[in-house]
Amino acid sequence: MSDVKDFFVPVRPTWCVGCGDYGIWNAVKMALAGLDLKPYQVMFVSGIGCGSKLPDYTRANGYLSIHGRPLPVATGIRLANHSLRVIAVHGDGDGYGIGGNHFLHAMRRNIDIVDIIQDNQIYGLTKGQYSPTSDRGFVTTTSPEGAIEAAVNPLALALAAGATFVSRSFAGDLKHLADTIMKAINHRGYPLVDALQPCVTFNRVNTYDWYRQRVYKVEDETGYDPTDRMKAFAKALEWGERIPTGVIYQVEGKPTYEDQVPALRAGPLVKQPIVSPRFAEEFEALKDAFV
Ligand SMILES: Cc1ncc(C[n+]2csc(CCOP(=O)(O)OP(=O)(O)O)c2C)c(N)n1
Ligand code: SF4
Repeated sequence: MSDVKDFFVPVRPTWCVGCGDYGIWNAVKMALAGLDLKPYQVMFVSGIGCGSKLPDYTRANGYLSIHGRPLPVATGIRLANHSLRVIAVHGDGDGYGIGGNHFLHAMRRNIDIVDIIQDNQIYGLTKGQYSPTSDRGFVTTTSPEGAIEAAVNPLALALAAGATFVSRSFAGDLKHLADTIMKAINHRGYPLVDALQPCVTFNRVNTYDWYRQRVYKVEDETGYDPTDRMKAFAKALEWGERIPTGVIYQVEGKPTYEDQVPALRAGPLVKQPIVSPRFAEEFEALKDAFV
């Protein structure tokens, strides 16, 4: 059996004391150990942001890409090697802002990677500007009179874009977050985990207490059916006094992107010859001419 300690590296995170990123980091390790995954089987891909430093602090394969671009990098890695459990982990600015385009297309492709968004409703690393999920009226250095834009609703967006697994959890509830991440990893296709996480330094509104007073688990509601897309839409639209967490929507059995790419019929790219036998002669001629 794997153990949380298997994912330990002797590097101390630079996150502020009390940051929700610690909760997400611990929950991710609990989920990996809970599923008996080994560090060599896991590939983290992050962007740029406070939370995106997670691969640096975790023993596994890791790739810190650029701001907003972890999903295309994760997609490429997954297409090259299906035996890796590829986990994208990045902030709400990274995933829903600059990377919003990739977010939409990963969902409609149903690529079999896991996407964990560290959603603190602010840009942490760059010192507290409002983010795509900041609530209207949120005061920051870039919105001194309050944000005038409506916040992105990631769950509703995911449902509309065809995501096959849509979930939310909270960094202050480690067990629930770890369970949700485990379900996401077990899902075949693209799962979104919107992980609510306080930024204790720059977001003094959406604190641990603020979330605790609002979050509830759909799993505790009698008769909630996560396969009902229209009900899931109604849940996704709830935000404010009550915030639903848990698996909001899940449908199994939809083909993944990699199931359908003709070039992958012969298996993942790492298992295929670098040059197709059809082009071997041409390749040799080119090599002779140029190398
Ligand atoms: C292309 C590009 N644009 C902007 C930046 C500056 N930048 C770095 S991190 C960041 C936002 C961080 O916020 P978020 O993604 O929510 O992560 P957090 O720090 O809150 O974890 C920005 C705007 C950058 N590094 N690269
Ligand atoms: S600035 Fe905010 S998000 Fe970044 S480490 Fe500190 S508390 Fe966490």
